[in-house]
Amino acid sequence: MPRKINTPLSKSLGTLIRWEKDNNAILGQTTYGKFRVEFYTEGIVRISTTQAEAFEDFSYAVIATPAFQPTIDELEDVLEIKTSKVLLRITKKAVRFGFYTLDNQPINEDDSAFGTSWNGEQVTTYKKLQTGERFIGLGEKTGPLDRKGNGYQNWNTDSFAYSPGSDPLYCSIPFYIGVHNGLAYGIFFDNSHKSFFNFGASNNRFASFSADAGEMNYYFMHGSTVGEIIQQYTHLTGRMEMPPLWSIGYQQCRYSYYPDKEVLNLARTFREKDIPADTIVFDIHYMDQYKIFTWSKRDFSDPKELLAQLQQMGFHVVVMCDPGIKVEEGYDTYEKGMREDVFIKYQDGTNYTGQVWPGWCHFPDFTNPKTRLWWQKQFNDYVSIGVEGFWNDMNEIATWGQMIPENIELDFEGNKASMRTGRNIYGMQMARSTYEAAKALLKGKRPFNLTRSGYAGVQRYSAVWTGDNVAYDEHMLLGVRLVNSMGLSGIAFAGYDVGGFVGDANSKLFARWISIGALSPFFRGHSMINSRDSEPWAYGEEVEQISRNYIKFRYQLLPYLYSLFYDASVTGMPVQRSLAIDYTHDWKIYDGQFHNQYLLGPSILVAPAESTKDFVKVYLPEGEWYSLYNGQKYSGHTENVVECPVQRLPVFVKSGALIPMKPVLASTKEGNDQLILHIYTGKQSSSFLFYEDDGGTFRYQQGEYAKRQLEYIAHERMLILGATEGSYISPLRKLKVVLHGLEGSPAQVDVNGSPLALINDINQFFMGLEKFDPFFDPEPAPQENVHSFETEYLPGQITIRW
Ligand code: NBV
Repeated sequence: MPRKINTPLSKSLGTLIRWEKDNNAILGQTTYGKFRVEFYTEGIVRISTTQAEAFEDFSYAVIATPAFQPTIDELEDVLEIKTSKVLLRITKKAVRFGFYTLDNQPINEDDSAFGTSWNGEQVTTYKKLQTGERFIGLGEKTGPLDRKGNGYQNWNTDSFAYSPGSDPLYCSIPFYIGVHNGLAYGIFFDNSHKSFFNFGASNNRFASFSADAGEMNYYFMHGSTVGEIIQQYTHLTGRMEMPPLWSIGYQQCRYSYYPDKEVLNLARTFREKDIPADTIVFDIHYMDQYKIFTWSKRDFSDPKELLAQLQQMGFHVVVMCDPGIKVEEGYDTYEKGMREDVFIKYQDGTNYTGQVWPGWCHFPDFTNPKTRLWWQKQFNDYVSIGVEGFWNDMNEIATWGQMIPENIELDFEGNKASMRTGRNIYGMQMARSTYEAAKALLKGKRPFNLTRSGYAGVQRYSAVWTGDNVAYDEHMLLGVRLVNSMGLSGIAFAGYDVGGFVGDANSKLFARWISIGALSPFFRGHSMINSRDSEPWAYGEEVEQISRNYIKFRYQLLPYLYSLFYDASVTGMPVQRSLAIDYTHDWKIYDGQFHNQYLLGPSILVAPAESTKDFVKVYLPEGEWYSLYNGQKYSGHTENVVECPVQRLPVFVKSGALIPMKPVLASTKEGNDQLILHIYTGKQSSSFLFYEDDGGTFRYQQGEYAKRQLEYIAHERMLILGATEGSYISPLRKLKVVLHGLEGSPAQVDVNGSPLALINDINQFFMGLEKFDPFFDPEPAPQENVHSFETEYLPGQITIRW
């Protein structure tokens, strides 16, 4: 019987008809389509499959090119390609792709029946579920760390007040990491259409990824660690540039601070209350009727003067940037935009009009180089008065009705594409336009750029925050997981609204949130219009004290943090690290009880706990750990019930940790010449790359930095500060070394051959956190095994023995 309906059934690639080698690529023709295999490195393989005449060769995400010549072995039923990292097998009878270790263990294999299939325009690749397989990553996605059993959709969405189960949110990063049998691999599905990931949801057979249209175009990568896979993924999609140092200090925001007097008052209060901060963020009320590039005459009559005063107090300014340009004769930006024809359009050539804050608006086509240049010109007015930071909001695109028509067309660098292809990348292209504009205009100074919406590769242009979160405990922990997940997916500079955007936090919740935020990459307090005041001092004296304490702690940690950002810019390694990065095959870390835990850098383990809890169970993975608060030692592979009163966020330091710090400052602007290097002695040797530069220009890209390897050699009781590399002259002159966990109280150390007295220094227990708060019970007495000494900071090698 012939079928009487027109909907197609799923159909897979079919069998191999012929294949050839074309430069570095392997091209194959099958019964129902064709494929192309390319090696970007020995560990990164791109597989493209299509039913169209030609392969698509356009990506906003990928900046790498294929760079490895594979050799192919043709056997009777299979093509085999072996590199030093991976073995790829392509079966001929039904064309399926399988990746194996060199000793033939399966890493990732197509489902033997489905492989890559088309269901109408929708294209899907089905991968066999491996025993015990877990799935992590996928960027800004709610849900557990281990995504097994769950399904997700990528379709950038303005998700006001989302819940811990909402999907999709604002950002699409179609990249995940699979873990099983001691192995790990990554898959990046570079297709910007609406896409779906199924990690064994509603089935026990496969994990799959599919898109509503376009090509099956994915990159498989394999490395021995998750860190290596993140490095491979960011080799493909790029890494962040160094952020300006001030942007990793504390940023204060609300929707919105106005008028100018209130802003000045806010800035002054930080200084008067001795709470460090670097940035004041201006939300939409600075504008005249929400029109971007204008200032409200009533509330901000002299923005230049205001910014000068803020600058004098050591503050930087970030301004809100919305993509909606009000349709209004006489509004300069609108008129110029019309003249230069920069807006997104329907097929008949009329500009799309949608409603958002300012009323009916047109929206710039950021996928058009001409529009990006026009956008740049608009930013002159901000930059000329001293704005150095930009905040890209509503770029999903959010409009009233939340249903951007899908027949709108985008330029796509001259390739033309509809919103079906373009929606998921619009936000990233806005962030890119803003970053490029700011960079061009700031003439050598680093801009700070923040975006809500994004796609894979957005890390090259912007930090990302998790949008409109809500003020309750579960949401606070969700934010931590979102940042952990973004870190696994290439976005090292991420954060959440501390205190919760929607709704009112209570004192305990705010205190807990700001302590966790102080140990996250992007640290900003923010809250919604008509919500209660939410500055560090708005919740009473106790919370003010806790906030000051943790913000000061962050400022002391800046040398460590800044070095982590450098690492992110070079390797893609996130600042906030899910435990899945370093302890991938320890199944405990995926347990829902522990999956919010993370490491700040390699050595500081943070165990976020609800504000309502007095005790929390913490899992300490392999190694030895010290409590930050009393130096108590814990062995690894243990579950520990620890106290978590609101003034003490559970934090542990890994044995072997090397943590460069500095004395506390009011803002990053204040200079200082002392490095305080904490070392947590123990059985484990370790190393840490300590990095400095001028904190604000791009000269580091020409070698103007000072970096040195710090090395702890456990069995020799020795610490080496390697010779400094680079042409930046460090302002450091004094070195204080703090040795934690020293047994037997030695009286002296040997510094470059000369003896120096070692003092017992229990003041250093808390690494600069306030030790005894008048409001709280005293801590359990620290063990007396912290010692320190001071010496000269020299750029050449310093060898210390004890
Ligand atoms: O510009 C106002 C807000 C902003 O404060 C928030 O952080 C963004 O996520 N913006 C959304 C627009 C409207 C929110 C209701």
